[in-house]
Amino acid sequence: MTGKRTIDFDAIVIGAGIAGIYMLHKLRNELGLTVRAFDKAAGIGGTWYWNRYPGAMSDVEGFVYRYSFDKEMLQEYGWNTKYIPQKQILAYLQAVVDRHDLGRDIQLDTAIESAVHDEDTGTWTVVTGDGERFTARYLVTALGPLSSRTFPDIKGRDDFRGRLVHTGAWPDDLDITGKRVGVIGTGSTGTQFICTAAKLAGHLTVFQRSAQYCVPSGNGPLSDEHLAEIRANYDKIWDQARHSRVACGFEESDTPAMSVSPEERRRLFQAAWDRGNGFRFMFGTFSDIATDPAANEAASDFIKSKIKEIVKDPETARKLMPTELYAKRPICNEGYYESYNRDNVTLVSIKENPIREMTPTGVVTEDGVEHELDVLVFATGFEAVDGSYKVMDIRGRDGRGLGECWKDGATAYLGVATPGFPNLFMVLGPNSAFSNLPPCIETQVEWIGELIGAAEAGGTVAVEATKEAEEEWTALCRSLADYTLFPKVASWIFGANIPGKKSTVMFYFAGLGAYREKLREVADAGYDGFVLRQGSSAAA
Ligand code: FAD
Ligand code: NA7
Repeated sequence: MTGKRTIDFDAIVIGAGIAGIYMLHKLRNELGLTVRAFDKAAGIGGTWYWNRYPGAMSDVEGFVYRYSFDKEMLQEYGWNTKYIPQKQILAYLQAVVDRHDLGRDIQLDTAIESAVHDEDTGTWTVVTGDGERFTARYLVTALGPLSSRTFPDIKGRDDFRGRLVHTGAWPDDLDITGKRVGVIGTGSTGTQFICTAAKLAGHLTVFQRSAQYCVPSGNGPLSDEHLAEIRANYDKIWDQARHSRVACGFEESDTPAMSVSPEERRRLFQAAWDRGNGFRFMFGTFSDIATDPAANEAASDFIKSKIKEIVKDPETARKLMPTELYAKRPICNEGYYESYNRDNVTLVSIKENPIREMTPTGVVTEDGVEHELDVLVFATGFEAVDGSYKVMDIRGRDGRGLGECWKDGATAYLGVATPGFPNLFMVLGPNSAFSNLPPCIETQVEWIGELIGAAEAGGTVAVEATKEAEEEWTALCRSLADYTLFPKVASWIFGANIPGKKSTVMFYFAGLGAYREKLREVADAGYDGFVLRQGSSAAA
């Protein structure tokens, strides 16, 4: 890539998680571009670098929570449990990086603070926290949809003399064995943590805001025979996942819940409960749990009956009983409700008995009780999708800031590009498919790679989404979301976990299969909805 002006790289990638790693491979190893990826973390892996809390693991089964692009690696790299714990996912991602020799182009410990586009030269300039500047013709942001941590604002927080940690930045030197541990948050993360911490902590106090619907994960050893069967069928498995809705490696049901008898419904719920997995329970049993209130009620009643059956203390069972629709990202874990039968676990409903303040020694609730703690864990989640964009200064044409463009809610055409920001591509940007994420990431990386490849080959110097295309996509995503029950419950999926944040549609709910079809159509129509500017920019 020669140019009239010196630029540092053809492309810069920000983020070295599953998305950034594959983007670097695609652009450098397959398209032959010069690329550097940056991550503020001290290691690669993104989510799986940061989230090292006890019990951390993927809640999508391991055979589809990985890349599909390296077929040899699928056959050679083994694992031995149905779900993969954090340490092993991180080791797997490191193995991918090593195998494809990507490490030499990943600059770690480097936060990118700003990215500014210069229309005259057709380049992006990024500036690091240390003031280093780098330029490139393409900028790919792979900042992570769940990487900007949120912390509750509790009076006296800074006075606490014990350890205060967020699950998304778990320190390696923290061992909770035998300690008095408190946890705020009972989402996917909090419930995973609780299942493990209950067995380790001297005492575990759970501060629960909303009661959750949980189903068993069904985790267990993966036999050599099962692994061999998965490997023998990988082409079929990926083909099915890519054409499905949630891409979790099972066939989604097309049977409405109310079309079968109550006995048959219970039989199917029980079978899914015994088999395990949250997505399978919500999408594999019946076709309409996420869309039809009656179907949703049937599923929630089933889970509530399990809570009643499992939890021995009726008062604890009452507090654990969800009162909302079953319409958040489905949670699964290993023995969540059972954890509350242990003598060393206490449940505090902070809806009924809010946290008043923190003291040097613990947490005081409104009833005046001080819960003495050595460690308080925030499993309070993330500002999803645009959270990591907000802390950067990203400026496109005419110096316009992305924050300003997104002040009423983050938007992107197809989840990958937004008008006014030429040659900026996002992986898992706003309104990407709501699915198991690695197959969605691969879809986007491959599509962005194809687009950049076509631009390189065809003398296109700037690729930019049109406002109309983005508006149409956003409206479609809104109407798809409104067809489901998900917007009726407050969760991170619509930004409801951030006080004061306007409810925004942030995912495409028609599934990965439909999403891929749309991407194919757009590409086949010569990148419909994008303006491709031909010519020579100063840098190209
Ligand atoms: P990330 O892995 O989040 O990587 C983004 C990287 O960008 C981070 O390393 C971050 O440090 C870096 N970064 C951000 N901003 C900057 C900046 N300004 N400068 C430099 N670097 C920056 N998804 C599923 O589909 N299934 C699951 O089972 C599942 N389990 C999960 C469990 C947990 C505990 C969490 C938190 C998330 C889980 N997810 C799951 C979602 C998960 O985030 C995705 O599956 C996937 O790992 C996202 O990869 P990514 O590369 O897009 O983002
Ligand atoms: P989630 O799903 O957003 O869960 C966060 C939890 O923390 C949830 O139970 C919240 O209660 C609770 N929370 C958040 N803020 C507060 C405050 N201020 N006070 C008390 N409780 C609070 O995040 P996760 O990390 O569990 O999961 C996010 C995704 O990452 C997940 O889907 C996986 O893909 C991994 P609430 O339920 O909102 O009442």
